[in-house]
Amino acid sequence: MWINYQSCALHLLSSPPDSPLQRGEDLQNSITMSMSTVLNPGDIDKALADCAGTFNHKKFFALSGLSKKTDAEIATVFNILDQDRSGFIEVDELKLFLQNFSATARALNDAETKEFLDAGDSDHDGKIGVDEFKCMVKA
Ligand SMILES: [Ca+2]
Repeated sequence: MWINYQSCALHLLSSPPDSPLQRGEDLQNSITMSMSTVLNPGDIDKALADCAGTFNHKKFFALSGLSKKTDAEIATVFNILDQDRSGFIEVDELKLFLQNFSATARALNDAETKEFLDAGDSDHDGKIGVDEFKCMVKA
């Protein structure tokens, strides 16, 4: 038993660690996968096209199909939006909200960002938690 355990430990030690580049690529792939796993790409396009002029979060959530998703699916989208994994969507992440759906989408302007934040931030701490996000998406 001892010998088996030891050889297993040695095997783990001798495995080369993943390079940071490799892990970065994996993360990027999982982000791309997740957004299109939850939402239909055609619906994402419709939602993005609609907010080319003015962003309205309710319309975006409806057109993208997000408002009809389960809590778990909405949480998956929340985790993508929370790029720094802080557990909250902060103002800088809100501003670049659309770019999570398409890298070429525009940033929200300050007025749109503030309106978006105010719509979701029910406890007024200046950022949006996952429960606040779920409520806002389904509102
Ligand atoms: Ca965050």
